[in-house]
Amino acid sequence: MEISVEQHQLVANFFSLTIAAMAAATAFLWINRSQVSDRYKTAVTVSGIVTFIALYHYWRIYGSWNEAYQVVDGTLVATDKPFNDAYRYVDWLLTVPLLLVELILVMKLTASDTFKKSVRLGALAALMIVLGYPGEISDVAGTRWLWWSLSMIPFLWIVYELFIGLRSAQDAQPESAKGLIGAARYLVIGSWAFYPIVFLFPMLGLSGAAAETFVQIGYSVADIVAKAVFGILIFAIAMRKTEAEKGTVTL
Ligand code: RET
Repeated sequence: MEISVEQHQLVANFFSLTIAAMAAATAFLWINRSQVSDRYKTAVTVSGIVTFIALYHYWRIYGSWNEAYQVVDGTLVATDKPFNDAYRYVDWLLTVPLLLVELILVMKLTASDTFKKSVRLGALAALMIVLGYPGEISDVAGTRWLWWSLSMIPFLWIVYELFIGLRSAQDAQPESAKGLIGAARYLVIGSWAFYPIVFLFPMLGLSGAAAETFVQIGYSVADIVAKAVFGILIFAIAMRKTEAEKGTVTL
């Protein structure tokens, strides 16, 4: 795989942008946490923890990307330290179950249903990520397709449960928060669907270097939307509900 200096820098710039976005979202969520009423504080705290975990991992990813290549006589050559894709998968292993908990909290089910759903969807999410990893680190199209298909089974299950669960939760919300919950629902489905598509880039006829560039940029953009933008949306929902409960809705 002959990645060019420009492709390498483009990816590094996206990693840097992602670090800035995660840092800004973490600061925003934690500083503004005190503005929402007590019952929504956990959801806002968890949103900030998700972006904080991602901030750490993108720092590592950025470092690993820069260490994996060096410029020799104007061309980029791989060093003896290969780029470590595992940071991304460990990040997902931690943050995807947390994001699911955030969503389940928003659904406001009974305590026992909340627990059961969190455990079930959390386990399915872990399975989805573990099944995706052997495909991610392989260059063989057949191997990638095999693990992609296996990982799609828990993926479709989770997405279906969220789509249905969030629709019934939306019906039970105060009028002022309904629109935002609906937006959160589509943001989740849309951003999650992006990951298995990005994974397919190398199998759709792109050259090795172009595919790697697209995959890294694709996952970075998806992570900004699924974690930082989504976290801010959760905060906005919590604010609306706090205001609705105080009876001072002005929006
Ligand atoms: C993989 C492997 C190929 C098949 C599928 C995948 C799904 C990944 C998803 C990741 C979601 C990550 C989120 C992170 C934000 O915090 C692992 C790429 C289905 C859905 C939401």
